[in-house]
Amino acid sequence: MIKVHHLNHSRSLRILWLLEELGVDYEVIRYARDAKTNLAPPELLKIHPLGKSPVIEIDGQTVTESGAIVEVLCALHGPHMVPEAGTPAHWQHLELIHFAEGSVMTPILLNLYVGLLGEAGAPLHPRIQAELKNHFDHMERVLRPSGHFVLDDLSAADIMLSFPASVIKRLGRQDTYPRLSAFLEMIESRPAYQRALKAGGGA
Ligand SMILES: N[C@@H](CCC(=O)N[C@@H](CS)C(=O)NCC(=O)O)C(=O)O
Repeated sequence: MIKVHHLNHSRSLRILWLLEELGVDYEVIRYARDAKTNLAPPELLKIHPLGKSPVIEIDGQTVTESGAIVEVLCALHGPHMVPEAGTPAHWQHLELIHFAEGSVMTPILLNLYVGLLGEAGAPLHPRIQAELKNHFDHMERVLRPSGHFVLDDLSAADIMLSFPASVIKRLGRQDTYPRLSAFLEMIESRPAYQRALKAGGGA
């Protein structure tokens, strides 16, 4: 049985959602963020030295990094969620899987942390806002008329990009990004996503 170490309000919801879409049995171990710091509790350090979520345990091995976890789960249980290897759609899919953690999360996290500095962070705001716009504009542009990022059905790239897309809503920028807003509505309407939310304790 696959174990998922899930932190509330975090990227690990993507893993629960993927498992629900794949119809794979799994066990969720829930962790709550510290009410003051919003950080993960120290119990997660016992699972992996980084102390972050998501983490899965599968066949006696611990795997971290959302992108890697998604690839492992799709290889084992969901080849239909990844375009055929060696095709241009596959290369684009790979690019977006990496973009989701390796690129767009940088301005998102900078915005969050530098925002905590108040006025002291002001010199950095124009660059951070420009980079947020750059990355969100790219996502809006790449999203296909079908409402998916690659080909015309749900893929692992849609699952990975659901987290950065959700930040658009948190920042109140839905009007600027109508395609991404429709993408978020599509996600929320999926029964598997709703089951994942429930499995994660509502977040
Ligand atoms: N690149 C990693 C990021 C993992 C990560 O930073 N997770 C956040 C949740 S969104 C976390 O555990 N934060 C709690 C903390 O840093 O204390 C992945 O995609 O899995």
